This record gives sequence, C-alpha cells and structure tokens, in this order.
Amino acid sequence: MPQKYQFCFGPWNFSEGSDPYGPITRQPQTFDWKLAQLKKLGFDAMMFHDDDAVPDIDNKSEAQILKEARELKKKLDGEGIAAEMVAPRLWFSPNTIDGAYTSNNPKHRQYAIDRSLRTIDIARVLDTDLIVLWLAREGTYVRESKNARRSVEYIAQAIDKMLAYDKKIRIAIEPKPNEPMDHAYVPTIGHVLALAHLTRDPKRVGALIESAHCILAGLDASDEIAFAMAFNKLWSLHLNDQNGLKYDQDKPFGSANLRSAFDQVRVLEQNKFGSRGEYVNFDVHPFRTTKPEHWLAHLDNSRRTFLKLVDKVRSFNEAKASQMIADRNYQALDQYVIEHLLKG
Ligand code: XLS
Ligand code: MG
Repeated sequence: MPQKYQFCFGPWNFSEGSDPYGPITRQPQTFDWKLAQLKKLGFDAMMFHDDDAVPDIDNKSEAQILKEARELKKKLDGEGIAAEMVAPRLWFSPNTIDGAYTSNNPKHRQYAIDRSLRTIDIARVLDTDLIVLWLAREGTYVRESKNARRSVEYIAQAIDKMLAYDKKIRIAIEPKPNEPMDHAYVPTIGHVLALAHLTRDPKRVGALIESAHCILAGLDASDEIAFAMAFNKLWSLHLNDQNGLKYDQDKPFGSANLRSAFDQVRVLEQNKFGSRGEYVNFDVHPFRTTKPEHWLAHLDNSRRTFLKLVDKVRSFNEAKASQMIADRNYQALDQYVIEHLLKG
C-alpha cells in the first residue's frame, strides 16, 4: 500500500512579514482564524510552541496554564485537529538572553527547565507525547564566553529532568547550525543522535529535521533524513527551502532546489516516513511582499509540490536507474533524473 501522508503546520507559519529591517506587512490574525485556515486547507494537525498554546505563559499559574490548555484541546477536538507536538519557546524571554539550558546564569538555567516542564504539562493535555527542542540560543557569539563541554552536559541534564518528569514523552531535537547564534552547540543530526546517548534514556530522544537547517549546515537534507531514519529517529520533519548560505529563509518546499526536494521525498518514501503516525510539517513563511488575501499560498503550495513530487518518486523508473548504476553510468542517471523532473 502506498504511504498516505498527513500534514501539519504551526500558528507561526502565518507570520506577518517583519524582519530585522522593517515592520509587519500583514495585520496579525487571531489563533481562531489560524485554526480555521488550517481546517479550510484540509491539514490534519497543528504544532505548537508552549506560548502558542497558552499565550503569556510566564505570567500564568500552573493551574491557569492547565485550564487554558484544556480549553485549547476542546477547540482542537471540535475541529478534528490533532496537536503534533509542543516546543518550549526558549529564546524570547529576558531569562533566555544568554541561552536557556546553557545560560551562564543558574537562575536562568532553572527558568528554562521549569518552562520545559510546563511544556510537558501542556503536551499531556493536548494528548501528544512529542516535545520538540529547537535549541535556538544554546551556543555563543563569542567562543570564550561559555564552556562548550559544560554546555553540552547542561543540555543533557535538562533533557534528563524532562525525561524523568514524564515517563511517556519523547523528545525530538531540531538541530540548526547558526542563527540566532554564531555557532550552535547541536548543529546537525549526528550531534543530536550523539547527545541522545548522554541522557538517561536515549531511546526517548530523537530528531526533527528541517530542510533549511541542513542547507545552512552545508549538508544535503535527504542524506540527513536518511541518516536519522537509519536509527529510527526521525520523529518529526519540517520541510521548507533555503537558497544557500544566508539568513534563514523558510521558503516554500521546493522553491529554491526542486531536485533536492525530490530527493527528500524519495528518501521519505523509501523509508516509509509517516507509517508510524509521523506528520509532514511545512515550516514555511510567506514572502514579505505577500498580500493578506494570498496568506495561505505558501502552505498550500508546499503541500502541492510535495504531493507532485510523491508522484514523481512513484513514477521514477527504479529498474532503469539500477541498470545505469550497475553500468556505473552516473552521467545517464543524472540526466534521467533531470528529464524525469522536467516531464509534464
Ligand atoms: C526555527 C524553528 C522553530 C521550531 C520550533 O527555525 O524551525 O520554528 O520549528 O521551535
Ligand atoms: Mg522548524
């Protein structure tokens, strides 16, 4: 049976167009509007930061957080939408200015752990066992400002606290090599899988791959996907695109490099991604110039491209490719891929 894919995105994927050089270009919309658009597009699930689920989380009691999470769960159930994961947003608060788990300030490290435990509380209510960690500020601008070995140990210790707090959760680390930091401590999937082994329960620590983050690390996203899948560790996926080594672009999937997008889908198909209930997420943003009336296009287009590439993968003549490989005629193989992608 061919794999049927389930799709997901997060409320932040309806971004408003601000960048470090200018303000928003679209007026912010409510969460209810975003959920209604997700439903209208026929997506299956939504992913959440802790404060997407419970806004202004730092100023709310544990009881209030649980109450609001329950209200959200009701809303999602009413629309038949699942929550894929919850991720602590550990890069916005004044308490995370110098990093979260790796901050040089012990009070701030404790804040990061406490906030991660609240994230787990929310995930329980939303009925997902998946916690995502994008370790945004765990790195340095100035190498001498932190002890790198101790930082890795701090991250492992924080993960241990989370694993001990709830025996059912799984943690998927989303590596990214830079931005906002000059260098991040956990830049690639290899680092993620190695880090898992420093924790108390490596079986419950896995990976989330984002295409653009692989490109920023100078790596091939399809190889990163294959690497994680060889360990059965690809628990979530953020497909998007990125035009080379520059600021984080989060372009629509396939927008910059269609062939790489084909390769990513091919590896996902070959390894049956989704067969254990994993979702295909598009972590994409509209171009800054996008008018409000075209606000859904980047999500719809990413899924369209993905599904067209699934067809391309399924109609790729693997026997023909195998013959070329056996003949070591990679020149022919290269051209076959190009012509297959160009075929109408
Ligand atoms: C940023 C990340 C972020 C995570 C979730 O680059 O993609 O959005 O996916 O914390
Ligand atoms: Mg992402």
